[in-house]
Amino acid sequence: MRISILSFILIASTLSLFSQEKPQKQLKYGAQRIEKRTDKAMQKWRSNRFGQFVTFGLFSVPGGHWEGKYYPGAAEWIKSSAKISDVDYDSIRANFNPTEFDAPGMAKMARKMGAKYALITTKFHDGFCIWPSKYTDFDIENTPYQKDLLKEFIDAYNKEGIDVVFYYSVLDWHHPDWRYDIKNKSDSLAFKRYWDWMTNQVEELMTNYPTVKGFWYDGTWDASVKKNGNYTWDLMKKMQEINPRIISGSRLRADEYGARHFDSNGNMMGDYEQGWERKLPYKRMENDWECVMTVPENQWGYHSDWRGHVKTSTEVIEMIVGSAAYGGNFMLNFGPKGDGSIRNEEVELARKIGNWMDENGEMIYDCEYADLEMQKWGYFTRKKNTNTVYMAVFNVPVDKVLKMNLPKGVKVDSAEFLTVSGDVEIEEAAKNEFYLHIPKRKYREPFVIKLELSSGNRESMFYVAPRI
Ligand code: JFZ
Repeated sequence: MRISILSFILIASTLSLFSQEKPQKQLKYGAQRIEKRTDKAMQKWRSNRFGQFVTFGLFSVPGGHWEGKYYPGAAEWIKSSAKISDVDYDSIRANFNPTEFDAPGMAKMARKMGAKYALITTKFHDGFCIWPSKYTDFDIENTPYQKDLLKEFIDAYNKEGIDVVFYYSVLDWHHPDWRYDIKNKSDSLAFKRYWDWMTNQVEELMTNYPTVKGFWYDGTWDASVKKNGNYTWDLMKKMQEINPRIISGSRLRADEYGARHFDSNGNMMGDYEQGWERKLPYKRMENDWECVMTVPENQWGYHSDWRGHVKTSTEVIEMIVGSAAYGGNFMLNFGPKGDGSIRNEEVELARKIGNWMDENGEMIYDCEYADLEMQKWGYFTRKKNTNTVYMAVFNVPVDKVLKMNLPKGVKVDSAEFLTVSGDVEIEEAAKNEFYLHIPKRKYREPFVIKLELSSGNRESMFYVAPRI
C-alpha cells in the first residue's frame, strides 16, 4: 500500500512537471481561440483546397516598365521600385480602362481550372480601390472605366459557384494618415484616423458585397500596426459583428506585444495561417493554412516581361497536391494585363491544371492529411472522415513498384487507378509493408491510385477522427 501511494505521488509529480509548459502571458488581444473553427463556413473554406488569386490594379497598366525602363522587381511594386511620384502614379488613372476584363469568362476559366474559391486585390499598397468607394476618390469610379469591377468579379464568380475572398492592403502609400511608425502624438492621432477610415472601407466592402467569404489582409508588418495590436483585434471584432461567419487570415493580427500571426503565447490569431507565401510547409500542421503562389518567381501584378523560371502545370499540380496532403489550401496567382485580359501563359496553364483536376480532383477537394508515412513516389491524401486514401504519384520508380509502410494492423483492401487504365496488384511484402505493382509502361502525367484501407482490429478502427 505504501509503495503504491509513493509511486502515485511520484507519477503525479512527474506528470505535473511535464505539463508545466512555459509561463503563459495574460493577453487581451491575443488568439481569439486555441482550437480550430468547426463551423460550416470554415468547413467549406477548408474543403475548397484550391483557389485562384487575382492581382489587379493601376500597376497592371505599366506592367513592370516605367518611362522606357525595365524593372525586374514585382510589377505591383513599381511605384516604389521606379520611385514614381504621387502625381505621376495618379496619372495612370487616366489610362485605366480594362474593357477586356471579362469577369464571366475569367470565372468560367477558374471553375474549369478547378478553383473553388478566389481572392482579388480590392485595394493594394498603392491605395487604389477597384470598387467605387464613398470614402475616397482614388477609385475605379474616377477612371475612364467608371464601372464597379469588383461587383462584376464577385457576381460572375459566385454564379460559377466560386467563393470570393477580398485581398485588402492595410499599408497604404496613398492615404495621408497612413504611418509606418508611431513616434509622437500626431502620428498616433493620424494612424487612428487612418484605422477608422480603413474600418469604414471594410464595412463598406462587407455591406456592398455581402457574399464575400473572407478577408486576406496584407501590409501589416510595419511598427505602426505592431504598436497598435488592439486595433487589429477591434477590426476583427467589427467584421464578426457584421458577419459572424467571416473568415480572416492571420496576417491581419498583432497582439499587445507586437507579436504577429501567432500571439506571444504561440497561439495563432485569425482563422488560418497566412504566412505561406511562395513556399509550402511539407509537414504536418496543427493549424489551418493556405499557400499563395506566383507563376513566375515573384510577380503578382502583370509584368509584360517574365524572366527566369516559369512554373509548369506539373509543378503547380504537385504543389496543389502537396498542400492538400498536409491539410492546407493552395492559391495560384493570376495577373491580368492593364486592359483586363489574361495573358496566354496563364490561360494555357489554367487549362492544363484543369484537365488534371477534372480527372483527379477527387483526391484534393474535401481531403485532408492522411496521417501515413510519406513515400518518395509522391503524396497521400485522405477523403475526410473515411478510410479512402489517395496516392498521387509524381516519381515513378524504375521497377514500377510503389512501396508503403502502413500503421500496425492496417491493410490495403483495394487499389485502383483513378483514370489511368490497367490493374494495380497488391502485395503484402512484410508486416505493415505493402507493395503496389503497376503496369510496366511509360507514365507521362502524375497519376492517382485510390485505396480502401481497413484495420483488422475491430476494437480500434483505422480511422481516427481528424483534429480539424
Ligand atoms: C505582399 C505584397 O507586398 C506583394 O506585392 C503581393 O501582393 C503579395 C501577395 O503580398 O508580399 C508579401 C507579403 C508577406 C510576405 C511576403 C511577401 N511574407 O509574409 O513572407
